[in-house]
Amino acid sequence: MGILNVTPDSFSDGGRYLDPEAAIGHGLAMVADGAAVIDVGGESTRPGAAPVAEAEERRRVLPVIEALAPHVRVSIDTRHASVAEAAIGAGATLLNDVSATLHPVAAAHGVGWIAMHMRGEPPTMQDDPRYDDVVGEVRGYLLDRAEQARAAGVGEVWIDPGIGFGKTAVHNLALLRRLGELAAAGFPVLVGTSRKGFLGALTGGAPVDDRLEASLATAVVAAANGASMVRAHDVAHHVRAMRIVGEEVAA
Ligand code: HH2
Repeated sequence: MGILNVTPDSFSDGGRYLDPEAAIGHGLAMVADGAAVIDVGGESTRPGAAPVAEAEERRRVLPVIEALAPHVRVSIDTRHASVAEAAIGAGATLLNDVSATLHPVAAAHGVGWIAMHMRGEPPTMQDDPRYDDVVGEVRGYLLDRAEQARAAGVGEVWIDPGIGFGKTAVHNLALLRRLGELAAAGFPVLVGTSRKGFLGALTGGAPVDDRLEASLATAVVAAANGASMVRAHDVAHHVRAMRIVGEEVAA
């Protein structure tokens, strides 16, 4: 899943693809690099991000989705039902829902749905997040949401532990190491670690544009532990790494 943030303030690619032509060009480049899905977002959810008016979010994402949808599967990364509905009208067939509340929209329109776990809200979620058992709590929450969505008629339901969303580096690593416990529940698992802050912390302060090896290492751990898809900025590198995990390695 290639990341396409049509925003001025995303933590990694903010401002680079706010212009629709630049966004479409980058989306098509990620398709050429092997992306199976392009995840289009018009609101940053990085820690501390300011919310965006829904009309502005729609204005950012709709022309980009319309242009990409004939070429590749498009997901819409939003927390807002009105944006999700407009995006589906423009051609998106997967709803990437970091709020894990929009399954009725997916059910009504017959599209896939990704439930992501988040503790708190982006402005404050990284202020001292605590869990007794992070893997058990995230798993319980996601399975509850996923089963609700399935019962409501959503045919394609994904779960995502929400790396970095109200979690410390220790929480993120526990979720990656024990991802098999999520995957065993029977819903396909999506994981997004690409360039995230905990990778900087774990690599002695590497800046956001110097986290490729750390992103790949965590994507490989996720895939080896049962993830069916990883969400990434550097698509060509991740596609190659995923091919290695997918191959049986013979001595
Ligand atoms: N991470 C981000 C945004 N959306 N969706 C899912 N399902 N899983 C994730 O881990 C995830 C997500 C945050 O990263 P990014 O889009 O690169 O930055 P920003 O939120 O600043 O736009």
